[in-house]
Amino acid sequence: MMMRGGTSKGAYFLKDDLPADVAMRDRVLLAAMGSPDPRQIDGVGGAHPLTSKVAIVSRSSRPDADIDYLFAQVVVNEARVDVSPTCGNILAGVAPFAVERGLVPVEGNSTRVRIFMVNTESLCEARIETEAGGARYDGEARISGVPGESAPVLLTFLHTAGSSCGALLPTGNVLDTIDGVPVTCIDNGMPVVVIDARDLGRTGYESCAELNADTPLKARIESIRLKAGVLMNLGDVTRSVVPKMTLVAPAQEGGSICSRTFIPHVCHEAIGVLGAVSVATACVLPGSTAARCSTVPEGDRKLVSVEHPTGEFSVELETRKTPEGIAVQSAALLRSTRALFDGHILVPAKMLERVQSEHDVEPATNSVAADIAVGNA
Ligand code: NQM
Repeated sequence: MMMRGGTSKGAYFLKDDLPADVAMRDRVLLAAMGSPDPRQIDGVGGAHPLTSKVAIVSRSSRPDADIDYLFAQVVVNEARVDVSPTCGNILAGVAPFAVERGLVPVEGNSTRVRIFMVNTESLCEARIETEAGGARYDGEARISGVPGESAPVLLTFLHTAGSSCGALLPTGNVLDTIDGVPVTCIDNGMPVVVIDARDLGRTGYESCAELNADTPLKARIESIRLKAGVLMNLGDVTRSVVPKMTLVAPAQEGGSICSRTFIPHVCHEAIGVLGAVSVATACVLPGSTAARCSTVPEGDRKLVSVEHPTGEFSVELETRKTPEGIAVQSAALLRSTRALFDGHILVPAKMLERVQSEHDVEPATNSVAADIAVGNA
């Protein structure tokens, strides 16, 4: 299925419909989306990181989850599929997709689906609206960055601290200095380097187009990112899409903080879901780059509104004071989704043959892979 998930769009597959061999699976995904071509003209990707995404879904064998969700970022202009991060926007479509494919039963007007996010080995509870035998997409929920209204998808993330880097503050510090610039390196579901835009000589209110055209700024950010990757236990991140880089500034529209996020080389028109959770978490940590320019409410339950280029993203954090500092127990937020297309994606048979000879793997016995090969042979 092609689905919009939050402010992203991608292809949702049942795991069993894709080749089990990872190299062949990735070749199929690249061919399906049309990478590596900056226009993705030979595939269904939208020629942007936010529309070149894949969800791979299966029933979970874990007692605490109904569904396993593996996210794959199909890099647009490189022949590369990155499964190091998860994606909270594409996640918004996973529960409805699982219902559509009969992986979870409908519970009534509202169905709870417990999702294990394979990439980061963490859990999310999704609550979606359902009706006789299927998911409901029509509704009245609005999210910034998506026109119109749709049925709400309520996502609650549990214990996402350190999901990729091993610790909420993987460098051991709330504040580090890289290339002479103060940074907060944080991972509450997404590894993010948070920088006060003013420390890079920018306001933090620039448009995406201005930031995408700002070559000297992008070079400085990438230099910081490569060093931060090592400090955040991610190793050499030259070819990885994490950590993401977020410039922050005081809020302009009554929110808690203003943000501009690079994912990691293109400016996000909004902000990623777990990216927003990580930035919101940085806001509540005294001494961080984000705390310096944000206002957050008192109390253990905090609603943090992260402004971004096309609106704002509200995250409700459930926090707890511990001897080591503030811990975030859960993060709840609103998304929406829409099923766009349901069918078969055709991949040239020669793509599969090439993988078979290069990697000496067994010929595909998987029915859809075989269909794919036959479909366009
Ligand atoms: O941070 C963009 C998106 C994302 C990821 C990115 C996301 C998340 O908007 O959970 O949703 O950071 O590449 O889809």
